[in-house]
Amino acid sequence: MRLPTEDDFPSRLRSAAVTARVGLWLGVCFAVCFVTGLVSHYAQAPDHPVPFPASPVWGYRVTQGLHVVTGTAAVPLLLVKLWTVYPRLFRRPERGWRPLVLDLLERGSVLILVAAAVFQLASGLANSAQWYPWSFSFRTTHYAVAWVAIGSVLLHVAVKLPVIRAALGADVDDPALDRPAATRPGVLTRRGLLRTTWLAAGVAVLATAGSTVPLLRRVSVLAVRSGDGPQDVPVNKSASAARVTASATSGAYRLVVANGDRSIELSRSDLLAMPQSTHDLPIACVEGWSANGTWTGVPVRHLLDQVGAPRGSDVLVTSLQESGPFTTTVLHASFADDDRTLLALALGGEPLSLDHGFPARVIAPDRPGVLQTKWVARIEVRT
Ligand SMILES: Nc1nc2c(c(=O)[nH]1)N[C@H]1C(S)=C(S)[C@@H](COP(=O)(O)O)O[C@H]1N2
Ligand SMILES: [Mo]
Repeated sequence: MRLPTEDDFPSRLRSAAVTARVGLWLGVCFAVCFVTGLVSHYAQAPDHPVPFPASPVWGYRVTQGLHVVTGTAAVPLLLVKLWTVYPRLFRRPERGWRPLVLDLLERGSVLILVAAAVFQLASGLANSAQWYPWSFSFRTTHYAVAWVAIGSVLLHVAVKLPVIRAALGADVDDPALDRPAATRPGVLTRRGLLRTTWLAAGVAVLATAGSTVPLLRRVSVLAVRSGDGPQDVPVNKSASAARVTASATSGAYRLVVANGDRSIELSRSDLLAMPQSTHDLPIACVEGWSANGTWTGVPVRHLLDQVGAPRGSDVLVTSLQESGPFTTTVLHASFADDDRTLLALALGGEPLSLDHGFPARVIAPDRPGVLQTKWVARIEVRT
């Protein structure tokens, strides 16, 4: 079998004029994804040298929504971009050592770029579909590869800048930058291909954005979870999946609040007898869906006052759930001291349902859903 050469790909559509235009939007998506990803990673870090802001309450909902939406839009953009440049894989380097080395370097950097980009989009998509076909830690790996991806994007843009500028400065039908063999008209015009690409990206956005934007719910086929679930809020992990049904419904349930060797135990009725606050706060899952709820419960700060915990204390929250990555979470002082941060006992004016964290769950403003611990057993000052 003979390897194809560049000349075996005669379509006019595979042109730098198309690549650069799709690449521009792909770059925008990657940039937004990267920055919002950094925000999310920081929000989930165990230590916050600079406090994560508790306002606006919808901040994380917006940044994480953007993260998932731009990541999804990048999928069709990346596919079209790869399709337009694919023939270049089969080009023959010029003779001589220098061109060969340069050629290998370029291929190597593009290989890293493509591998990192595909990994980021595929792992992110799988994660938002709650499918975890890997054994590594998603967050650490997705974060590490993000740096590889953004670094190789920057390098790639720098290397290609002359071509990008020439392509974007000329008409999309201008053949000046085309490979000599790329002369055959495609099934679509270049403008037609670009319009189809924008449409595909738009459909990808609509299909996922519905999990964040209520008006779009009806058109969102990929957003299955939004609006389902008791009390009009989706459920991420049910009580039975977390194996807490018995302990959460037991009459022996007591919340422990501790500060060093000072601690108190409170039943759900003790908690209900304390001063209650009500706040509208969203649950914003890192996987992209989010939903607003009206939560009522005891301000966490009030509980900490009962054991003499000073302001500025970071707090450890432990769930009744015995295994899984979210059984213990850190509630940083910037949240613990905010009077909107609740140990919620009710949602939408009704007692919290078992799946939303009965008897009591944490809900704080502007925070990743993954840290809004359900079925809380213990709140203690972190030392
Ligand atoms: N104990 C415990 N708390 C948890 C989880 C969990 O698996 N176990 N999942 C978290 C995640 S990922 C999200 S998005 C929210 C969802 O809350 P909800 O199911 O009430 O909507 O709960 C968080 N609290
Ligand atoms: Mo989540």
